[in-house]
Amino acid sequence: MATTTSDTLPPPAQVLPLAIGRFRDALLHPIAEKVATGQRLDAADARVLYATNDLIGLGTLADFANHRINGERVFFSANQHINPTNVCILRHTCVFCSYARLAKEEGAYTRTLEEVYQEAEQARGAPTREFHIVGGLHPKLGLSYYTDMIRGLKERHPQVQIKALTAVEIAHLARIEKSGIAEVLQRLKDAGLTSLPGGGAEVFSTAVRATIAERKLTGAEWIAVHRVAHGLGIPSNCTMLYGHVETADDRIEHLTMLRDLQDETGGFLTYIPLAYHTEHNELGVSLGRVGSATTGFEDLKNIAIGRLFLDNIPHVKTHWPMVTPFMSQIALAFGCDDVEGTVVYERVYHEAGAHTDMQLPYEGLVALIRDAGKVPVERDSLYQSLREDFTGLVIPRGGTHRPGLPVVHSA
Ligand code: V47
Ligand code: SF4
Repeated sequence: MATTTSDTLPPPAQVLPLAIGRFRDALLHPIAEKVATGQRLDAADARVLYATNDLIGLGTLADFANHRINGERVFFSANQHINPTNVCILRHTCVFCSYARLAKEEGAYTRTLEEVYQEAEQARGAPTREFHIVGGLHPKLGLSYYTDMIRGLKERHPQVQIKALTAVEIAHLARIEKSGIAEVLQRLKDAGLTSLPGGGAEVFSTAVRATIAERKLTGAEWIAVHRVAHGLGIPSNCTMLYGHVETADDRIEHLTMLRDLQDETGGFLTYIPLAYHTEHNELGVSLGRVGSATTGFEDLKNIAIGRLFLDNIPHVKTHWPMVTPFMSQIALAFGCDDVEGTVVYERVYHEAGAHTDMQLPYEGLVALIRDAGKVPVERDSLYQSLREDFTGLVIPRGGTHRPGLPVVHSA
């Protein structure tokens, strides 16, 4: 009898054709044919994917699609999140947000540049290569606060790249500066900005936005900011906030808008589905969902469908602070090739009920990826490989949850 060893097992890229015809949900078969032959999925296919309960079938397809792009490589970054202010003029209208405060409200904070630099000092002597900076729409902080911040951070940490300010923050700065989006972005780029994070997208549907994020810039406006950024040579990320009031059709419309822009510009680096967290926000209360979370099933489905539908975006990132490192590790078998980084300290998700640690040590990330049978690649903000040989690194066994360096922050 022929024996099969791990050396002779076919790689995932060859397994899919063998698997066609064996999915539990037969509706996946025509989609599998498309995926196997590299054809683009349409909205009707995406409806089938959102409706299926054949999670393993869906994951097999997404794993195949990912393998074709990224092989066994899984990217991570040594990053530090910095949230300079939680003061936000949309505090009462983004009803899913637990982080924002009005200027005079208890808990409101705005860091001085010195305080930001002090927080960033944790990068000294650490492997940090990216600052991820997002915050509220402060009514008074102008563009120079951010350009000075970026310049100051670059001076102090020249090896660290800056991924800062969501499209919503960019549009807000343009409004208070009475200038164009392009001018704001160019000034940020001149100061040292590397890329834009993907936040603020939520769900583009007008009806959903009217319910959860009234007064936030529209979906078309969010897309327009990223189009301008890409045109200026500033790549960006994109997100979708799932698990609140949106329907499958809303999600598909959202993904279609992202895919269309990517066809036009090629400027998106990674797509990150963000799991809605229900605590300490008005939406969680009005939906009667406080204390609940998205299910693992939904988390994996959104990763897999993102990978399959967004065939032109090179990476799909799992956000471990929101879905737990355990779920992120499983996501690596469901089409995901990118794991949120070390983080260090952040407030947006933890104030909304994320019960994960604030940080994942560098070694823990390497272990998480390796223990899933994948090949870890430390990357910079632009997905350039920084390190693939981890010889000499003391890696915890099965230990994604070990405590890391002590956290020092100014809050
Ligand atoms: O737009 C706010 C989300 C986003 C909640 O580019 C919430 O690598 C869940 O920009 N439950 C901002 N999510 C964060 C962001 C980001 C996050 C991760 C990776 C990247 C990247 C960017 O945080 C907001 C919103 O969608 N958010 N409140 C909540 N209750
Ligand atoms: Fe402000 Fe962003 Fe929160 Fe909306 S999601 S209230 S824009 S911080």
